[in-house]
Amino acid sequence: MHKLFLIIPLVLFCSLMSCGNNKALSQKNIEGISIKTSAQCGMCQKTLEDNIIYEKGIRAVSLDLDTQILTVRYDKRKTNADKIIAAINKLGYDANGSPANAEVYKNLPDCCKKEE
Ligand SMILES: [Cu+2]
Repeated sequence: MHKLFLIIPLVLFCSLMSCGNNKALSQKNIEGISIKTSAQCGMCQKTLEDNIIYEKGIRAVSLDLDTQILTVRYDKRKTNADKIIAAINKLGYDANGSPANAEVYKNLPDCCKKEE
């Protein structure tokens, strides 16, 4: 009898734990990264957020204009920091010290250019 009282909560506990583990598994490959960009205004924010979200493996993107930090959540099986930084450079923005594509930067609206 006493054994049964022990086993029932144990079984319940185990099934609860494995449930939690499945969730942990699907989150396991998601990484977060903060990237310093050269974004200047709301237009830059829209360009970055609207484009980076469609890059392969990206789950979430948001830019803080005050700090120019782009926060990205991504699936590390599908992409990596270098690829994300390259994608930002291709849009005409510096990312963590990696310079923007000069051609694209040249064609950005004036409000999006860095103050010299
Ligand atoms: Cu801008």
